[in-house]
Amino acid sequence: MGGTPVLAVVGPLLWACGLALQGGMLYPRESPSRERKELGGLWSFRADFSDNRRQGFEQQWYKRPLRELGPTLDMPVPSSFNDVTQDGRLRGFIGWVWYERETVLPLRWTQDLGTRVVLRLGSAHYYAIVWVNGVHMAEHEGGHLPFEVDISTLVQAGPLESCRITIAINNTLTPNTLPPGTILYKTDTSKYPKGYFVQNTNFDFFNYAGLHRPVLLYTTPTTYIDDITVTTGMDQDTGLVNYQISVQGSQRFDLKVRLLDAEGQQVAEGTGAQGQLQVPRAHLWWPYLMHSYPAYLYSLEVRLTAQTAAGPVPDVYTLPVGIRTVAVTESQFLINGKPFYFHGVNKHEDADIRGKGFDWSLLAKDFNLLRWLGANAFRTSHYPYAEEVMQLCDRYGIVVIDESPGVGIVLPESYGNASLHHHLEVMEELVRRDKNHPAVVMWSVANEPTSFLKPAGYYFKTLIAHTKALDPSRPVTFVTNANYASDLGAPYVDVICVNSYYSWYHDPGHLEVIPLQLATQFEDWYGAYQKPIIQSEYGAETIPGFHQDPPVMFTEEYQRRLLEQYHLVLDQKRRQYVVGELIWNFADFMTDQSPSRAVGNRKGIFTRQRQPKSAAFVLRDRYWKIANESTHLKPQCLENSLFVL
Ligand code: BDP
Repeated sequence: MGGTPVLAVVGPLLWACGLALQGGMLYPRESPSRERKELGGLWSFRADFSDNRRQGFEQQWYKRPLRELGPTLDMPVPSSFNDVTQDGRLRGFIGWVWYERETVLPLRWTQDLGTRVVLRLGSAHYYAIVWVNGVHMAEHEGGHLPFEVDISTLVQAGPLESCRITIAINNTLTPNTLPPGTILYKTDTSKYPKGYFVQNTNFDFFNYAGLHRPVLLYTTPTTYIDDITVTTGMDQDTGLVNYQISVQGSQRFDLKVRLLDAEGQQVAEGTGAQGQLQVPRAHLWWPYLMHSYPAYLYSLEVRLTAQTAAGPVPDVYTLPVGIRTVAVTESQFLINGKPFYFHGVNKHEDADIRGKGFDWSLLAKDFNLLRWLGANAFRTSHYPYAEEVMQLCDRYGIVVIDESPGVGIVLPESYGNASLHHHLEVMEELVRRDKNHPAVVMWSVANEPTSFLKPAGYYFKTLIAHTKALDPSRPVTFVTNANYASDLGAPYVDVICVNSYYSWYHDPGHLEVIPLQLATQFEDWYGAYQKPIIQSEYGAETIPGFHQDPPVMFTEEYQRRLLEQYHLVLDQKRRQYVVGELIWNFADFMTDQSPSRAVGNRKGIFTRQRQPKSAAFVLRDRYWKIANESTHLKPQCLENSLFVL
């Protein structure tokens, strides 16, 4: 670690391991053969404030209970640690923090050698090392995707009083992490104390850190269903469900699958590790507001029977399945063969106190707001969201553009092999986790990289090709900024996503220039590539309660007017090749401190506490109007189909 106490968090071991991930990452669900034990609640916590941030390793804080080695705090999990205490040093802390939790396992888990016990972390931002009872068990890079480790051997080795889980997490970002960042050492001792450093990033959200998503233990039998991949299609009105199942633990097993409809009635069945189920008169998975019965989900019940010396041992896993197709033409985005227009938002995982911590109340509120708004889609700007979010999108028919944490890639060093290798690995982890969600209709590999830098051409060509190979069933995009006149990624994507901030960052205060500039933007991009375009960001900073008419920047009137000017052009172009509009942003969110941010980014149409600014009502009227115009219901259903505000 030498002279870079904070930076050297990512060992070369990760670059060395080849691509192609080992094993699946099925969401842990209870079943007759599987149990779950949640580890949410208060954990013991300590930030390592030592100069080199290495004291925890030097003193082996994982060997003994954390409380025996110094003071600890109670830290909620899931949550970011930054905003929970009154300690300003912890809010901006950079380096290693330590979490610890003791738990008692059911006797059967530790004594039955036919049980596999797995520790699973939904996300630990950014780099995590895991020990159980002082034994090193796992490491993971990347703050937005789950990882897990089989701890059976350890917990079944002998009598076990309790199980102590220690997790060290480092939030340092380097030019090779995703998102990237740099540590800047301030060496002028007339201005800064000795050893002073800051974390610089090129993205516009606060680098919250900690155990952001649920941590849990779950069990499976030792021969178990490891992964399921489902793709769907249609032949006339027959739904096609192609499945592929991978099993670990033994070669001696039988597999049976059954597809159940929403009432629990079996509609198809099959055997073996792969096959196609045919569903006559299938109910399709339709987006919210595109059909009177949106988001229809079947259940794929996979039943494994392992032949063991002690007799047959079952494992059962049930996966929700939506039957739908996605396709892209030169000017349209088609879901189930019908033109789909994205009218939605960009979000962040962000809230008071919790930071990026997962929270059911917040989740329920956000989905209620989306439905109130008449939004049918969002982009997971600028990183993968919690699995529970994706599940609700499936359930409610909210279409998702699923984005990687490839945001703020601006340095030439971030286009080297190490970065590319990691980015490819993250895309693999993302596709592995989210491939079965019908709501996910497109992958986004990055947001606003400086793709005009020379090595970016090779980088994005490789990245996009790799993502398409991982999942040929979905289109791929990457989000660009209208300012980037030439874009080396655009030739390879299926859909062009463009962000622009006319009359905000450009010609501030001049709302009148929007129609011309936006029309030119669309015509230029369509002229160059002949691909469907999504206006993937536009918006204005707004402090709720600021009013002025004629409108001036930062007032509610200005935000409304800016949106309306954009809508004039969107209404023309959506009849041609523009296939969507996503407002920046759903809600206000925290950023680094800067003279241009008044306690975070205020471009939300809702406040950070999820209360509407007046622009929310403009958007609501618009989205419901568009929904009513573009419904694809069969004529006989139309009478009672019109969606009501
Ligand atoms: C866009 C970025 C987004 C920012 C936004 C803004 O993609 O992350 O938050 O600008 O400045 O270019 O509000």
